[in-house]
Amino acid sequence: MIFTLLGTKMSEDIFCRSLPKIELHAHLNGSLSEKTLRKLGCLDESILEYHKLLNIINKTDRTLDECFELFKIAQTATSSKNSVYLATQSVIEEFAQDNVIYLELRTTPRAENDMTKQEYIESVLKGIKDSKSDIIVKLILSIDRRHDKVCSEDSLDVIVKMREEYPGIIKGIDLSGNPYVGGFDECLFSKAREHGLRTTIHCAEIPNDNEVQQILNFHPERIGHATSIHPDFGGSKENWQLYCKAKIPAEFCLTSNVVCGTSKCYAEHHIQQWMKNDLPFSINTDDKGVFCTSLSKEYEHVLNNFDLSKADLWNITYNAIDHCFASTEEIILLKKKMAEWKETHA
Ligand code: 6MZ
Repeated sequence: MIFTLLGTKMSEDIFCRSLPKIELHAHLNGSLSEKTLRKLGCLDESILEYHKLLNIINKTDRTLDECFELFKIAQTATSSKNSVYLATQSVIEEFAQDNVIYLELRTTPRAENDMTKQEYIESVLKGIKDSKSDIIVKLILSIDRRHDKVCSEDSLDVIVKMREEYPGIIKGIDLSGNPYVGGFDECLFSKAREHGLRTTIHCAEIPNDNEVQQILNFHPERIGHATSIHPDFGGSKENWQLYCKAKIPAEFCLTSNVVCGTSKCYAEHHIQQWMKNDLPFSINTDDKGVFCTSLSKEYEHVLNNFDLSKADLWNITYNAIDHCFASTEEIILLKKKMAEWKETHA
């Protein structure tokens, strides 16, 4: 089939699938597809439980809390070193099949059964290193908002130690978890930064002006979701002004927001404010397993709901390369790949 970047011959879905893509916001356990869960040998019962819970996201009155119940189920599939290893490999393979050329995978180190947090991270790293797919993969380690100071500091110590051993793969630290619980610990993230870790923080997934202000003043390299910063979406004018000055690249995850009910629908997603004001952003999946999506589908939603051309979509991906935590050489390589694709498909 002949592809044309600006022509009308190519359908949206084929274009979005064919486009080389950059994924910057994907949680490992939320990304487990049903196929992977089965491969991991989840008991039939827990598969059933997973499906029962999947129904939650089809309810019109579902809550963000209910969505968080799904992660616990997905995490039961990765409670041993081998299952963490296999899960990592499967997720990478599925992203590569979707023509993702650069993936920043994030996950929360867990000590479970006879597995320590360090062993959890080592298993993910082994999954990344053994991957045969043609894709660059980096790792971001998450701190769960739910965890207390002692647990978070313990995680950071392990992360810092592991990063010293694997600086080429472990690139950053993230704050995630149920936004109704816990908060942002600036000291912890400053310490991570002092140790050379890049930072990306889930920010404003629900209205929370004080925390948003704290996070923006900390100036992480990226923020996740950024839902309630603009005043039309529940944020304060002051924080929006602060954001527009800081211009911190936002990681958008449209389906996740629509399913969790933090965005009304695709067409009313806050991404429109970023496009209107020429602010930096990328398009991502968040949890492709839990939300039954793929990066190609996310691109299609953006293409179908906003006044964009296929060339605009290419530009969005290309610009996202500048937000990633890769090395300068890798960034040059990614830009070259994108340029080559444009040349052969334009
Ligand atoms: C905040 C989220 C999230 O770390 O076990 N996570 N945190 N907002 C979201 N939007 C819906 N989606 C996922 O992957 C699952 C964990 O990622 C975080 C939650 O802490 C969840 O438990 P890992 O690989």
